[in-house]
Amino acid sequence: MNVGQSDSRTVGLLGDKAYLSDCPTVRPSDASLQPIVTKVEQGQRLDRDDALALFRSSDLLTVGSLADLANRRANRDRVYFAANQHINPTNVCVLRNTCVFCSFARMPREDGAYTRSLDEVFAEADAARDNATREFHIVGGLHPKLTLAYYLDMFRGLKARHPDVMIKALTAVEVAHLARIERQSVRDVLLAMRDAGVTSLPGGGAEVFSPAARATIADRKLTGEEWLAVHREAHGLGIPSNCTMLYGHVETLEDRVDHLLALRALQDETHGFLCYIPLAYHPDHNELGERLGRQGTATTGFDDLKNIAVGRLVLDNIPHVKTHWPMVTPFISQVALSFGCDDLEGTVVFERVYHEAGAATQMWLSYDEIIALVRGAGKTPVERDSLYQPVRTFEDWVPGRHAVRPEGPAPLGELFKIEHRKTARAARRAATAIVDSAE
Ligand code: V47
Repeated sequence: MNVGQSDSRTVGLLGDKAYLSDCPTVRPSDASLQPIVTKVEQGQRLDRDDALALFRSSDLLTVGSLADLANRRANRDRVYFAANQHINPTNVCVLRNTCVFCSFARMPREDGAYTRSLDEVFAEADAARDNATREFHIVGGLHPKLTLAYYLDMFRGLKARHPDVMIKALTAVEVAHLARIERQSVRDVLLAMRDAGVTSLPGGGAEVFSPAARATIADRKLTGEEWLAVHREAHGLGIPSNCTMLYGHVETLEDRVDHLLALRALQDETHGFLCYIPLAYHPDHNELGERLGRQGTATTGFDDLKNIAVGRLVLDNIPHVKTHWPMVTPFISQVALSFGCDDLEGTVVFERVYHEAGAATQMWLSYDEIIALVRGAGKTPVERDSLYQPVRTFEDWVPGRHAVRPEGPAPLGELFKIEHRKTARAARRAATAIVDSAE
């Protein structure tokens, strides 16, 4: 059976009739949005033209109000977050030179390249021992030599050391890469991961499915169809997953809409997506940013909120929409909670991918900070696990009475350092050699 088919978590956003009849009427400043307002208020599905009209409109408040309505129908005023720790076992990646938007990847002998031994991964995770961590979020580069056994031993070892922590691990791109170098099927790799303790897949690697945009920003990466196929396979095995879209680079509004519609179509089929996360492109220390002549934040607050809201409205069958505060700042994330978002990501202890690309946000948030942020938006914080099962609520929480960072002191030392790339661009010939050696 596919995940979600008998699962109350995936209640459709159109389902709460009582709430539908209560909702106030939204009055758009942009009159062309009126037919969409009527559709959303009546709980009807939006089509491609509707989604394009939402992206094209500058009436952000109407789009946001509609998304807020859709979100409240599904999630009321709850805002979820996880006590999570990011672990990135390697930044060596065969796509170092062709995923030109990424600042995290390195060539094997490039400055800053690293590959953790299992003991180092366990030591990093031990920063979580005796603390509140509920999820390890594990992603990294496509290393040409690291085997499936390395990852399976890692998952088993983490599970043995931290039995209560769920493992959300390996993007579809990493899964397909392991299948290729091990000459196994994607299904067998996923089965082995599940047996070793992986609970869910993160949503990375989707970027934007448009072949034209992909050819520019992520040539040689899994195609959109292949990315969807890995998630379809995972859902069929009872492994739920998240999904993402990277926006703010070379994609068109049509590319965004078609990406969302492809995610919605797969969700209609499998019900396996838990959450959608729009990811704001960061241009520092990568070749694309250099080529586009951009530095600092590439997206605007307007676009960040628009992407959240349109995602919420189009993806009427995905239960949760997450704002990733390390990318868009806690300030925008707090506002996003009134634009269709019901998930704030989490404590996110030690995030590397966006900080390598210029994100200037904190390396984690404390419970106090998260709870203040959610309550400040008039919402109710709920700590969750990877599967959106509530872990606890905070009615009796008094700010200031808890450690600044509940996981304990900030992690220090060699394992917790960010060293930016010396050059955004790698030597093209050397990159080809890596790819060839991996094939
Ligand atoms: O696939 C890489 C993105 C993703 C840059 O599933 C960049 O809960 C912006 O998917 N600017 C990986 N984005 C991270 C990811 C994720 C994050 C948080 C939560 C979850 C989840 C998943 O990061 C990549 C890519 O789309 N990325 N480089 C950059 N320069």
